[in-house]
Order: sequence, then structure tokens, then C-alpha cells
Amino acid sequence: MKTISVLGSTGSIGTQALDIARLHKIRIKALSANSNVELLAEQAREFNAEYVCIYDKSKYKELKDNLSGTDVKVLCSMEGLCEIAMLDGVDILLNSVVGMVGLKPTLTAIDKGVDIALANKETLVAGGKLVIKKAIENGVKIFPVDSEHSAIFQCLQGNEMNEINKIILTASGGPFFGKTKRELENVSIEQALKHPNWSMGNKITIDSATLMNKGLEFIEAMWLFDLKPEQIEIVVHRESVVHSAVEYKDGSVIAQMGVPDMKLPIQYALLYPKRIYCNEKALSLTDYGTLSFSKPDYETFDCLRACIKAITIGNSMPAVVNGANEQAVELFLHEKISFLQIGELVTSALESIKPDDIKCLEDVIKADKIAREYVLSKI
Ligand code: MN3
Repeated sequence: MKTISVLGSTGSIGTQALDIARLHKIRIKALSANSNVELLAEQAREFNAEYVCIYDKSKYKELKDNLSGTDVKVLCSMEGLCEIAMLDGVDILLNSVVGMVGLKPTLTAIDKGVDIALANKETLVAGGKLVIKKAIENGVKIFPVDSEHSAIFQCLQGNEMNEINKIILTASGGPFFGKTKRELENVSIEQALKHPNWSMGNKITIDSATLMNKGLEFIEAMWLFDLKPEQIEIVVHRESVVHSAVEYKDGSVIAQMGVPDMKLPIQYALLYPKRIYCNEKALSLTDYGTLSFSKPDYETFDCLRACIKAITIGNSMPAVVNGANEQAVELFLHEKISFLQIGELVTSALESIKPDDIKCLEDVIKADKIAREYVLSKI
């Protein structure tokens, strides 16, 4: 059986990954959380983890006290995450932290030659060029955890990459599908946090409401599958049953379907290429009856447009839109800006900040910082 480490183990993806570890007796080497000491300590005890890391340094002592009397080694901050990323005897590192924080641990694991199950999409958006180049050099596999990218990965099995016409990236459309900008002027945090199909963390749920999430996934897909922008079609599919599809040169379109549940893509990434029992939820197509598909609304959802433009420009621009968005979402969640301002700030960051070369991690961090400062200076 495999041994894994999980960065972000107390979040939505992390806890579901541990459900899978429990079900299939996957060994856990190390776990990390941002600040949830209670749950992290409980997980460390249950899974006999050798290492834990709390990213928020101020919680270090609390975690250390909680685990006193156990053999668990307690780490903290970015150094701790990177120490976990380079541990020996780990088959897969599941990176499910939220945001740019995930980039350095990902690069560290790749340097060490550890395969990665990647749920941290901001990593690939901001640092895709570095991550993919390094992964190829080191022969490291990156297994996508995002449901759409897992679907594409599944549809590619047994086929050749050079026989692809395009991929069809499906989008649920989020809670504000069909709305005009005018109707979104007074959206509350509660309304934006209510997703029709998926239950997820706060950052990604807001990103789904603005469709920034789909823009990030567009960029993520380009890096993961070595595609050009014109090879990706975004299709709104309200039911989230078709998780994405691949169109081949002979005209055949292969789609992956299932109930909207993250357990399957997480398990596929961790146990690839095995297909074994995952959960009791089964897809009943006749319960759905009809599935719908439509074009995205780029006018209302300007974040989506900004992401596609950013990756078309290339260089530091994906890191810029990602950084601007992370900052704007944080401001929205603290009631400092309105819902529509998220898209406005991301767009104006894209239009105002000049692209820079990305040669190393520091370049990515710099682009991210410039974008965040830009957003803060505008409010
Ligand atoms: Mn997704």
C-alpha cells in the first residue's frame, strides 16, 4: 500500500483524502494545516503521522502541547511545509493548500523527486512554467485532483496527446449563472458562498461565483496537458455531471461523468491507475433526465476573460491575475469591497501591470506581491 503526505489536511480536499486513506489503508507520513490545531492533532493521532506542520507560527506551541507525549514531530511555517515536501519514503505528496503558499512546497517535492497529487491550482497558474519544466527534468508525475482536470486525465488514458483536437472544460456557472452585472451589484458574502453543486472552502467558492475559478482552471489545463489557449473550450454545464471531455482528431469526444463529488478525483490521483470502490454515491442518468450545455457569459464574468487574456500574454501575467484575485477575494470576505469589484480589480491589475519574465520562484513571488499591492492601493 502507498504512503502519502497531505498538505492542507484539515480543508475540504484534505479531509476527504483522509477518508480515502482510512477506507483503503493508505499510510500517512505527514500532515499540515493552516491554523486548525484541534483537527490536525486529532488526524495525526488517528493516522499515526510521523510529522505535522502548522503554517500559522503563532499556533506552534498549542500544537506542540496538544501532541506532547506522542512521537509526532511538530513543525511550523513555510520551512515546515518544505521539510514535509522532501521527506523520504513518500509515494505521493497531496498538495491541497489554498493559494500561492503551495508553490514552494510543490517545487521542493519536485526537486526531491516525489510525485504530486495537485489540488493547489494557484501553484500551476502562477508558477506553471517553473513547475512543469522542473517536473519533466526530474521525471516527477503530477496527478490532477481538480475534478475537471482529473476528468481530462481520465479521458486521455490509452490515447495519444498528439491526436487531440481540443478539450472541453465544463463549468457549473456558479450561483450567479444567467445574472447580469446590474443584478450582481448588491451580492452578499452569504449569497456568493452558496454553490449549487459543490461544497468547498471559502476561497474557491467565491472564485466559482466570479468564474475566476474557471479562468484559473483554463490556465491549469494549459500547463498540465501542454495545450494552446485555442485548444480549450469552456462550456457551461449546470448539472456538473460531465466533468470535462476531450475531442480527438477523428471527431470522437470522450467525456468523464459522475456525481459531483471530489472523492473520486482525489482517489484516482492517489491510487492511479487503480479503479476500486470509492463511495456509495452512484450516477443515475435517468434521475437527471436532461443535461444542459451553453456558452459562458464573458461580459458579466470579467475574471474569466482576464485569465484567458493573462495566459495569452504569458510571462508573469497569470501570477498577476492570480495574486490580484487572492487579495480581492480576501477583501470581499472581510466586507471591504463589493462582489463586482473583484472582477474590476483583477481586470485593472491585468491592464496596468507590465509583464515580467519568470525565471525562478522569486520572480513569481514578486509578480504576486506587485499584484496584491496594486489591489490594496486601489481601495
Ligand atoms: Mn474544478
